[in-house]
Amino acid sequence: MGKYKLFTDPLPNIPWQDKPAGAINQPVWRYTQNPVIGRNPIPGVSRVFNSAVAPYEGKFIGVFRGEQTNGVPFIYLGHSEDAVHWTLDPEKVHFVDENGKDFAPVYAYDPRLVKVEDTYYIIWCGDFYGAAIGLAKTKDFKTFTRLENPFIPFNRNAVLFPRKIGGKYMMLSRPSDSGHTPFGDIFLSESPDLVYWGRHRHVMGKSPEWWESVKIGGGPAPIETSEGWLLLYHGVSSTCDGFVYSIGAAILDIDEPSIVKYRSEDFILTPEEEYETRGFVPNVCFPCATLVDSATGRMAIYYGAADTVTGLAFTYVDDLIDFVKEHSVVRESDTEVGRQTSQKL
Ligand code: BMA
Repeated sequence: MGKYKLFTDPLPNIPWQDKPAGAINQPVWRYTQNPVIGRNPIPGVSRVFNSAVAPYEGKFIGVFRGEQTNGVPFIYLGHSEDAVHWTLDPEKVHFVDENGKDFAPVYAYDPRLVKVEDTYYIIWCGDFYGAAIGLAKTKDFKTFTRLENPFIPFNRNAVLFPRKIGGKYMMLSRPSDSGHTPFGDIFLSESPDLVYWGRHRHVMGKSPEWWESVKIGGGPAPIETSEGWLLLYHGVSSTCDGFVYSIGAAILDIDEPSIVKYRSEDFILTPEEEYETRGFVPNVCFPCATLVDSATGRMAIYYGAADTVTGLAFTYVDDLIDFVKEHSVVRESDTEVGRQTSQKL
């Protein structure tokens, strides 16, 4: 047991490497064998990145963003014994609607995989008169039932909380435009049934910190701790040569997660390695999943690197929480309780 309590299951078999001596600036360090999924992993798929994994039946399962050889992204299922070496299904995930009829999204990218009670949910960006959030559920990873689109367009980034709060499903999302969005804040919406979404709240916005001064967007499912919901997210900066995607961290109130308790003014990971700084889109670290062991406090972070390959990084939850607290700057716009308007309440 560490300094802070984790309200998650023990997961003794998650990947792990100890912190190297040279990791002086960030609380997160990379797997030395990165990338864990390289280019052209299966026929018909040239790149796999921005993907999500979960423990399943003593092993691991994942939903992967596979960039097909025609350039269109779709979701592929993958299995792993150790959460490092992945076997991807050769076929795309097949969805049905709630009546059992085939449903084929035009495209699907940046999937998240979140277990709530006894059901796994996949959340992705798909097409609904432009980019919008798609949602599906499965219990057995054989039948994938597509549910109603949670939000109207445009919205390209969303993730569910791993449990209901006050009896409601909670979803973070980032309303946007349909393209390479040059703006964006994180909002919270809730639903009694995964069909009707409302009580929308602003959670946090881009900030004056240069690394996240263009836009931000949610990352992996928030992690329940004694300090609040630990949220990893991506923060984007603009340079003369395009956007740079780093990873940030914040802690949200456990009962009212639109309230930001702590937010690190420094990133926790930024593109440095060649597989992050070179690729289809250079300088991108885009986190979509974590695995956490409540017994040791170890965390494995899965992130897309340069829209080309899949990376793995590690930290201790205790160290990450301490880092966020020590570097915390919470601005007025992040703290207004139950913020419903952009006017000061
Ligand atoms: C975002 C999304 C991500 C992508 C990133 C960098 O807007 O499209 O899928 O990783 O841009 O290209």
